[in-house]
Amino acid sequence: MILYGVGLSPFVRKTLVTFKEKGLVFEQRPVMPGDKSDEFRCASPLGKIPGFADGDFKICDSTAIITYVEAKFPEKPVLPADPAQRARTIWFEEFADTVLSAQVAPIFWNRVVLPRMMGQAGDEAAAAKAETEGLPPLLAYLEGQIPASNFLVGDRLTLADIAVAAQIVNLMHAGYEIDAATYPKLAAYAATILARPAFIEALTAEKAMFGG
Ligand SMILES: N[C@@H](CCC(=O)N[C@@H](CS)C(=O)NCC(=O)O)C(=O)O
Repeated sequence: MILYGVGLSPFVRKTLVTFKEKGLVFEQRPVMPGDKSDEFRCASPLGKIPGFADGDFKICDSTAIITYVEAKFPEKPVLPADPAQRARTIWFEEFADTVLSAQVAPIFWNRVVLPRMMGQAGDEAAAAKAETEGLPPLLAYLEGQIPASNFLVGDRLTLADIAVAAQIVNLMHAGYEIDAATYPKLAAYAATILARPAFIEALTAEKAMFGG
């Protein structure tokens, strides 16, 4: 199996960590978004990362890729069997991939990608607006959702945790720390999820990309 994309993308990171948590054997080809190679475009026609190939089967989109591997390799599931738990897992994945990502992206793009990887000035006003206006209500929502288990759904790791933590990593890369005084449960939760070997491995490789 081949996973196309660089781990700095939260969607690639979500997929990569899921593969590692499930113990899958795969190769990562670190293509950038927009890569024009036929090999990548067969998997990802719009050029977005991640793309994926399993022999002749090719697909893109982190959710579609994870749906495929979860069905093909049901051991070490990241989607719970219980209907309500599965629905909540998909809800948190959706929350992370859409509304949370929409606030994380301007912070990461303008404070990491543009200045540190592309040698261009970032739009600090856009980053500051996301940090001070967009992000706080979303973090407050998550703060209220974390149960005593320290997993978002049930009492074990699910795709909900992987998707949310994959976004939090991009905040960390941008130097943003979750304030433990304001968000005590979320800060402790993030530290626990990001201490998992799959995240540590992914982060070590990523930091080398921008000297973080
Ligand atoms: N819903 C997609 C989103 C993928 C996505 O937007 N990836 C970004 C990188 S973080 C990308 O490739 N952007 C390039 C573009 O939009 O052309 C997924 O979950 O995989």
